[in-house]
Parts: sequence; structure tokens; C-alpha cells
Amino acid sequence: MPRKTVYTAEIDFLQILDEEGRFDESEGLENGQPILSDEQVAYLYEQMSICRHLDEVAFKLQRSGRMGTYPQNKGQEANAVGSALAMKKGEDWLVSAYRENAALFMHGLPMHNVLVYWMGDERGSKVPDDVLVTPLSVPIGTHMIHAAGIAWGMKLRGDRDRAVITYFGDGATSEGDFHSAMNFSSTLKVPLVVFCQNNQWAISVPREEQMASETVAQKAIAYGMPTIQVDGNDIFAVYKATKEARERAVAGDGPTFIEGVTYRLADHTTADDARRYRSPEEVQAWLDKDPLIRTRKYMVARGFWDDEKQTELEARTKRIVKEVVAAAEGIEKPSTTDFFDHMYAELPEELKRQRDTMRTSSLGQDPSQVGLRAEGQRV
Ligand SMILES: Cc1ncc(C[n+]2csc(CCOP(=O)(O)OP(=O)(O)O)c2C)c(N)n1
Ligand SMILES: [Mg+2]
Repeated sequence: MPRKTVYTAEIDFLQILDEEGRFDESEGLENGQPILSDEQVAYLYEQMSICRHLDEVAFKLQRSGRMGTYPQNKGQEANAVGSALAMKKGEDWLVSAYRENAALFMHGLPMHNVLVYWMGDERGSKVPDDVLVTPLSVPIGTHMIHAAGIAWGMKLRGDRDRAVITYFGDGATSEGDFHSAMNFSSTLKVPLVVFCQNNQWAISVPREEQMASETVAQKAIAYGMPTIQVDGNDIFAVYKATKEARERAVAGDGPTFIEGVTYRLADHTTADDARRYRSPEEVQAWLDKDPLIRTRKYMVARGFWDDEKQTELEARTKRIVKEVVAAAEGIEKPSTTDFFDHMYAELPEELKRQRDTMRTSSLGQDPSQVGLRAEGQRV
């Protein structure tokens, strides 16, 4: 019996706005107009700029001891904003990892929540009830199962015109949870957009060492999921692919995989020094593909952006971020007995005793007050 081919596959790559700011009309127009209006592009540019500046300020906060660890989003903003615009605010759920700040802000997460979280305060995870965003998730891949579950819930309840998007990194695709989420969501045909931010690195492990497959997108083929690779620094390509994926999801056609090819321009987190494992040439090549520069070139070429508008935006961005930092740092200090109050519905007797001891001992006091009292006693 001659062998026969039982399966063949191809992966499309979508790019609409290239790094020179050139626009591909064959993919980028709808009814003769760009798929993103000039107002939408300006809005996304502003969101990316705010996110970028927040990153820079967060880095300084960490370096000056005012924040714990922080993972910069720098370079990956187009993946976040292009996809967030394609999802429906207030209807769809965003289930993210930790490098999609701009998407979360666009869907209503107060910006200071993110800073509070990275300042080590769990109240940063308290998302307002009307914001359909899950808390930041650092355990790699675990949140993807929650995303599949939320989408399954939508399907079981018969929700109309609602979907879920989950974000994760290239490294997350090596986790078992990724595969569980892929399998459940595709077999159950849930309304999910599975969005991989392929930023080429999982801390110090490059993509080529992380996986033997040429693309991340092809992993979805094994799960029978439609899949596409897009230029993740191109807001148009990201928006278009996500919009199509969402349409498929709400039509009942199940999940779609999107690989947004991008680059982590900063260190993995403030606890990392990427210069130890990657070359300046590699970083420079990606700096040239920066989504903000590219979008700005497009706006200038279309005639709705100039240096004056840029200066105005920079001033506005600085003002916004300053207010966000003040809000984050101004939050009421947590009490050292909080963990007793929120762990149990009914606190066991022994723990009650421990809590009360804690409250009356110096350990339970605001450290600055303890210092003052100690000083006073010396006098
Ligand atoms: C379950 C789990 N294992 C290991 C880690 C440690 N860790 C933190 S980030 C990271 C790499 C993640 O890489 P990727 O998924 O590509 O996301 P990126 O940080 O590049 O955005 C690892 C292994 C973790 N947070 N959770
Ligand atoms: Mg990565």
C-alpha cells in the first residue's frame, strides 16, 4: 500500500504596518478605509505611550526601593492594545499573565492596581466588580485553564456575543497547563482567543531552546485549532487577527490561536540583567521595530500627528503616571494582622490567640510608630 498524506498544514503570517511605517492596503482596508480609524490609532498610540512611561517609572520605583519586583512591558505594547481593542469591554473577560498592562487598563483596570500588586500588596489584585479582568498571574500558564473555564461557563450559560481572551508567553507553552487549556478549549469549542506573546525569551532561555517547533502558532494545529502568526509590533495585524478570532468565538466555532511575534526590550524583571545572555545587536535590531515608533510614523504620514501633539501627549502621560504613583503610594498601609482576617471564615481559637498577641505586641504595630516610641523611650 503506498503511503499517503493524511495531514498537511500551513501557517499564515500577517503584517499590515511594517517597521518603516508602510501600510499594506490589501489586508489593511475595509470598505476603502483603514481597519483602524485615525482616532482609534491615536487612542492606541496614547495607551501604548502611557504604558511605556508607567514602565519607566515603575523601574525607577523599584530601583529606589519603593517597589518589589516589576516586569517591564516595553516592546510588547502593540500586542496588548491591538487585541484589547478587538475585545468587547464589559462583556469579554481578559485573563492575562503579567506583561499586558495596557490591555487591562483599556478594559478598565485602575492603573494603580498594577503598581500596588508589584509593591507586594495583595490589594492590587482586588479588581473592581465591573471590570472583567482577572488578577495578574505570575505562575506560568495556570491562568489559561481558568480562561478555558470561564469561556466554557459562557457557553454553558448560553451567553451571546461574549468571549474570553487569555495572554501568555512563549515559555508558557512548555507548561502542562497550556496543553490542558488547549485541549479542553478546543474539544469543548469554547469562545476563547488564545494569545501567545512570543517575545523570544523566557527569562534567559531563548525560544529556540524552549521549543523545537519553528513557530509557536503550529502547536495549535495539534489541537485542531485555527491558528495564525502575526507581527506583534503591528497594531493593525494584531487587531485584525484578534477581531477575526473573536468573531469565530462568538459564532460558536471555538477557540483560535494567535502568535504575536514581538520582543521583550527590557530585562525579564527588575531582578534580571539581560545583558548577561543577549547581544546588544539583537536588542538593537528589535529597537528598530518598536511598535511606538512605527505607529507614530504611520500617524505622521497620514497627517494627523506632529511634534506639537507628541509634546502634548508626553506631558499628559507624565501627569497621568504621576497621579497613578501617588494613588499607589497613598493607599492605606495594610495591618500586620490582615492575614488572620482574610484566611478563614471562622478563625480557629489558636489563631485568634495568635492574632491578639500580634495586635498587642510591637510586631503588630506600624513599624514607623514603633521606631518613634522607641526613640521617645530613649529620651
Ligand atoms: C509555574 C511556574 N514555573 C516557573 C516560574 C518562574 N518563571 C517566571 S517567568 C518565567 C518565564 C516565562 O516566560 P514566558 O512564558 O515566555 O513569559 P515572558 O516572561 O517572556 O513574558 C518563569 C519560568 C513561574 N513563575 N511559574
Ligand atoms: Mg517570553
